This record gives sequence, C-alpha cells and structure tokens, in this order.
Amino acid sequence: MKGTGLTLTAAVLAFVAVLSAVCVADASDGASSDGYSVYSECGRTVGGGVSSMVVGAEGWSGASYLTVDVEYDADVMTLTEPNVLCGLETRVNEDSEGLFSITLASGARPIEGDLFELVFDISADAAEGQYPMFVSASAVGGEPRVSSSGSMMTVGLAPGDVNGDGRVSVLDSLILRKHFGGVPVEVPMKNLDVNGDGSLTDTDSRILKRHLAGADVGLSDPDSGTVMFQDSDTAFAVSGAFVGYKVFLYGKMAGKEVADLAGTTIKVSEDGGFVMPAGGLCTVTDPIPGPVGSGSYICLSLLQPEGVAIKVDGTVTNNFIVNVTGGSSTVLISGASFDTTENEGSFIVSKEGKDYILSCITNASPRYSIDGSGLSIELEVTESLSSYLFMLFVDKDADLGSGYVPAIGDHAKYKFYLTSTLLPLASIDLEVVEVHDDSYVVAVSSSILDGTSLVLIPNGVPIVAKLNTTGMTPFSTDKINRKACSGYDVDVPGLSSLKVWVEDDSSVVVKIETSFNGSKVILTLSDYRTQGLS
Ligand SMILES: [Ca+2]
Ligand SMILES: [Ca+2]
Repeated sequence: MKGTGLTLTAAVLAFVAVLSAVCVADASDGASSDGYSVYSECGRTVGGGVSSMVVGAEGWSGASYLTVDVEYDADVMTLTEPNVLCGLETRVNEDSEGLFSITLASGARPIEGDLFELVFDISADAAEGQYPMFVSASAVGGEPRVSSSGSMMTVGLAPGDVNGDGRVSVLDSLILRKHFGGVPVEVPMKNLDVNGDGSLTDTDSRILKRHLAGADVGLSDPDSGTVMFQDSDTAFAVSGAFVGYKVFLYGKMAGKEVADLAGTTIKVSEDGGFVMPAGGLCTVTDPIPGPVGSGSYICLSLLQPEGVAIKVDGTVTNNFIVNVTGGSSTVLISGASFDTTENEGSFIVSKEGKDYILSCITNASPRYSIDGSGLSIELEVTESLSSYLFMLFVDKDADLGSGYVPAIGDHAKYKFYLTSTLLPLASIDLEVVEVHDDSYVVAVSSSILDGTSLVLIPNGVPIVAKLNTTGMTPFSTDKINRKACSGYDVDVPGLSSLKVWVEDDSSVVVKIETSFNGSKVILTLSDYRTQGLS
C-alpha cells in the first residue's frame, strides 16, 4: 500500500535521532561529586539462611527512567523474590542466575530513596565470609548518567548471634540460659561460644547479657571497610566488608589482583577469598568486564514482515532496551532471504515473493554478514545506553517521499508513545535547517533530552507524509488538532493493524496507530508547516 510507511519513517528516524542524542554525552564515572548515586545495604545470615538486600538511589532528578542491575554470586545465593519498595512503575528486564535487572519509571515522582529489596536463599555450604553485590544504574532523561557501587552480603555469625538469625537479641540470650539450665538447644555448640575462647562457660552468657544491656564488651561488628573496584574507566566502591573477614571474589572478579592502600599485593587464596586488611580499604585494580560498567543498547525494529524473526544474543527479543554483558552483541535476523545493496546497512529482504528494504541505523560499529542462517549484525556496545540499533523494514514498492520537497524553515512536531516501554510520551520537534541535492539536515529537539541535534535525512524520507486515500473508505471522521480528519484502516503485510488519520483538506497524515511485538505505537503530528508540499 502506497505511503503507509511514510509517517513512521520520518518520525521514527527523528525518534532514533533523539535517542542517540540522549546518549552522545561523555559517560560519567558516576562519582558522588556529580550528586547522583545508587546505594545498597545487605543483611547477614548463616549458610542455609535467608538474607536480603535493599537498593536505593539518590540525586537522579530529571531522569525519566532508571535501569538498575544487581550482580551476585549465583553459586552461593539464589534470588527468591524481588519486592518493590517505592510507588514507581517497574519492569524486570532480566532475572537470571547472577543478574537481576529492573527499570523504574519516574512518572510524576522522582526516582529517589529505597527502590526495591531482593531476598536471597544462601546455600547451606556457603563458606563464611563476605560476598560483593554489585549494583549499577543508568538513567535516561536529563543528562546521560551512570553510577556503580555495591555492598557485601555477609555469611557467618556475628559474635553473640547464637541462633544465627543475623541479629544479636534477647532470643540469643534465652538460648544460652536454656543451655546452661540443662535444656537441650538446637543450635550448633560453637554458636554458644560468644567470646570465641573455645570453651562454653558462664562468661559467654554474662558477656551477651551485658552487651544487650548496652555495655561495651567487644561484641560489636568489627570495623567495616571498602573494596574499590577499578572498572575499565571508573572506580566504584563496595562497602561493608569487615576487617579481618574473608571477602570472596567470584565470576569475572575471581583471580583479580588485590592490593592494600599502600599498594602491597594481598594474597588471594584458592577459594577466591582474601582477608580484609586493617585500615579497611583495598583495591581490585584489573579492569572488570561487565555487566557492571558494560552496556545496554536500544534495539528497535519496525514494520518487520510476518515470519521474520529477530534474535539478540541467541534470544528472541521484544525488549526495547537490551542489556549486554560482554561489550559485544549479535543480532540475527532470520526467516527470509537476504541480499546486500550498494549501501552498507541496507539490504533487500525477500519473503514469500515480496521484497522489502531493510535499513539498519546504528552507532555500534556493526559488522554485517549473510549466511545460511540469515543476516547477522555484530555490534560493539561501549557504554550504558550510548548505543542503538534501529531496523526499519519498508515495502520495496512503497513510494517514499513523493510530494515533499524539503525547504529551510519547514517544521513538524510529533508526539510518540510506545506502550511497552517505560519511556514517557515524547514530543519530537523537527526543523529543516539545510537542504542539499540528495539530502537535508533537520534540527531535532525533544522533551526527553537537553539541547538539539542535527540529523541528515535522505530526500526520499519526508518530514511529513501524505496518504492518497482515493478509493478508500474511512472508518471514522474526527477532529484532530481542530481540523477535520478521516481515519482509515490500512492493510500492510506483517502488521496486524495499522490505522491512519489524514487531514481531509491536505491528505497529510496526522495520526498513526499500530502495534509491534505486542505493544501499541501511537504517533501524532501535532503541528507542522511545509513550503514544498504538493
Ligand atoms: Ca540472633
Ligand atoms: Ca566462651
């Protein structure tokens, strides 16, 4: 059907430009001096017990949404439930072994304070010690911001915690009293040795009683310390490691060199643990590969023909934001035959006798290859939310751009809404600022970013679109922006529904409603002025 891809084309290009502009600013190191951070606090339990972690955020004003990743040691703990602690709308992006990722939308409220709690079952054979829990956050809205930090999950008894519930309380004292009164108790005998001198005596009971009465008997937790992790570009701190306790590095952190403040190497034992030195600060100096410090990218496909599948890193995706753990990502498009064109990033996609042009727009150093399994796109994703891949499938017979000749000063105001994401309604303003023989330059500004970016658009892609409705029957007549409009159902292969409203006197498309991957896309043209529209 002629013209059906047009409005999507112009405004979606603009939308992608907006998103890419969101991401061009230099990555921040998330230092607290910038005024925004994530924090976390972990509980304490014994092997076989349950513990939790609370994650919160401070100072992300202006962020439309915040994606928070938590990385943990899946060999030692199992995430049993996430509990949202704030009134924000949330979406879980990933909940797999060792990685939990959630996105929170600000709505009308700031993203501030305690955000969510994660509850973990600790393995019964977990070694006593402390396990770093890494937290990283990235925001969209306002300036691009990324911050990382973390805290320690402690496995093992606090001195005086006789029943191993993570707290020193009157319950512990009661167990000791039972034991010394000759009543059998169900806790390991070593737990009763409150002062750790190897024997069970009245002294243990007395020390605990005095501690609970508020006396300083040396039962408080040891001094806590901080492990500084050196990411590829940034340093971030994981706090709450107790001096003299063993800290376990795991996964990608395992085997990294650790040094104390003076730069002296600290011995890491075979189990991956090292003892937190006096003074309470040490550094892990090797760069640590993701997910902490690695990327997410925006992956958007529109007008995908039916039967054409897109897999990201081996998984069918309908995620708008894709999290990458290794810095690189592979997108595989299958279910059709593919051919190259003269332009890198443009392909002919043939499906059931019909040809489409696929345009890929990305800033992530793509490497394209076509083989028996389909079209593969390898991407290098460098910073959180700084990368994007946009794929647009257009019917090869569609007549793009007829009737529009760009002129300086032409402008169009779009509003874009995608129900499956947490992005708020975005307004996107376009203004033509330069005109060349085969392309024109549009200044793009939007409600979801600061400043203006310049985007080069081929002359074939119009700033506003017209739809020739000759012979079509409207399903409705409406007033949109105080102008008489008619709505039409437009038949497009691969799209279950596409509704288009055009102005009766100009045939300009002012509203389009469709869906892809189960979410509704609504695009409206709220205001425009063109000089060369025939
Ligand atoms: Ca206790
Ligand atoms: Ca004792």
